[in-house]
Amino acid sequence: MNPLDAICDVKRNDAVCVSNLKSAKPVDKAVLQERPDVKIFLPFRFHFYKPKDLFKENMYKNFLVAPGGDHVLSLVDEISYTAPPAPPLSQMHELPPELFCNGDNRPADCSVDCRCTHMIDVPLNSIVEIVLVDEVQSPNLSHPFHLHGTSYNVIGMGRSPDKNIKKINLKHALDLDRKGLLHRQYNLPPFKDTLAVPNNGYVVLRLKADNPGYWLFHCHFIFHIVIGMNLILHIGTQRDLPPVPPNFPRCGHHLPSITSPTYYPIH
Ligand SMILES: [Cu+2]
Repeated sequence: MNPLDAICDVKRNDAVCVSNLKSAKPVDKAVLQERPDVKIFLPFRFHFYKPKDLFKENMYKNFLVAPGGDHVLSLVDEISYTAPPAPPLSQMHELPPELFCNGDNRPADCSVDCRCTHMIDVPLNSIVEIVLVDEVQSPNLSHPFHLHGTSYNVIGMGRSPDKNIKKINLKHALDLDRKGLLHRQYNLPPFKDTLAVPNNGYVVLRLKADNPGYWLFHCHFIFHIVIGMNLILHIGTQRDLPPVPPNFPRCGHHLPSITSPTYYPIH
């Protein structure tokens, strides 16, 4: 299952791509409409720090040290996810809006290691298409992306059909999409909630956003989670959620924030 070479558009006997499977249960016709209501391209990659950029006075950036010695941060759509100090589901009204960001709305001071709570809003009941593009391109490394709260249909996966393209990136994936060259098949695409994005390739997912809430969408490698390979898919609005029960437990910062001491009140 899921060959690392990501060759999924030709018949082969040695492996099965998830995109070749057929769903045993019917797929909502709306999910298969030609144009989704919302289309989101999410390239993801690593950022490699130079140690001199990390080890400065009063600097406490998180990163992982890979076996080869690289100091690594992860970026999804050029953003490294930072967890908010309290759960949006029950305490959204207390969280400063400037914590949140996405590709269309980056903090003004964002640099090469842009850090914020990556959140993408989609309307309730909209048909959403997500295209994940592997810009990490470490040989033999496929990132398993998992969505909480709802399953999605796997419409397509593969690598660039252009043999001159050695490394896929967002620009090239957008170009393929414009030309109708991203692999898509609409005949009973399988339901999944975790899917390995082929190394140096892409996947096309569709879902009906009918479960309101704040759902984490993330690579399932723990090391990648802690360096930011996550985002929140925010389905619907606060009005679509049931009220927070009275006396529901609360949480927040247990220490004043290093970067912004007034950032969150301690209760
Ligand atoms: Cu990963």
